[in-house]
Amino acid sequence: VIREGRIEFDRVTFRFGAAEVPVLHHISFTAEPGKTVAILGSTGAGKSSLVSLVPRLYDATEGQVRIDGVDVRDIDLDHLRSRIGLVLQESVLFTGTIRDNIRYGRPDASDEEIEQAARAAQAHEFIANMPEGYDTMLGQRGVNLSGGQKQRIAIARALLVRPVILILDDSTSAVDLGTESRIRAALAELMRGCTTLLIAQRITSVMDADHILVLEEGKIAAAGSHAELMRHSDIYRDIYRS
Ligand code: DGT
Repeated sequence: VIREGRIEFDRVTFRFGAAEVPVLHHISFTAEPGKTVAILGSTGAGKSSLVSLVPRLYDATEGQVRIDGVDVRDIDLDHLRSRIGLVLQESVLFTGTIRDNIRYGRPDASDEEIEQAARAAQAHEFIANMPEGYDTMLGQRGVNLSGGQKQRIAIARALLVRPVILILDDSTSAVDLGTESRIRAALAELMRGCTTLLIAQRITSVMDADHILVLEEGKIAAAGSHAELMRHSDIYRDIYRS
């Protein structure tokens, strides 16, 4: 059973199917309980592939991914996935009410709990301003939300589940500054107490992380805190200056 949420990658190599070139090569790192490990890298570096091994969207080809000392392959899949919150760039909302979308992972949640999660996710205000509030339909025949609004619904959903492990993609692409700061506040609330793997393309998103992995072509090119990397890593300093 997942209790603390310590994540260990132990010499993990990963290939898609029979592909010759691995997408990840000998990746080793530990994310301590409650800490944030940021994964910084350009498009195609392997960030999404790396985090996908934790909820077992894919399995490592070689090496081991462990949570609290147990190989993820030996953890009941429903249990594993119920303890991991995923807030990815393409947040998956379905046709249904806003309420149903928020309580997706916890169908038994009360209206009070749903509103509380929405408030913490900085989503309550825009929801309350809709004609039908939490009963507003999303999807094909319903309203269209902006990218930032969808993201906050996804955060509210994750808050309701209170996962032990969080996997976040914090690319807040096309949102205005006010929305961006609201999303940041919501993410900070969500990350409290969780072991977090944070996918990032920009250095400003990773500076506060406890540990940063710089991924290049599937390999860890540099690792450490922001201060350590600024002192010792040419690669990191180059990214910082660019
Ligand atoms: P992003 O999302 O554009 O920032 O890029 P990353 O860093 O998340 O990279 P990732 O893990 O999506 O892709 C790493 C490599 O793996 C890249 O060369 C594309 C390849 N790849 C990704 N998904 C698949 C897949 O489903 N099948 C195959 N064969 N290759 C894939």
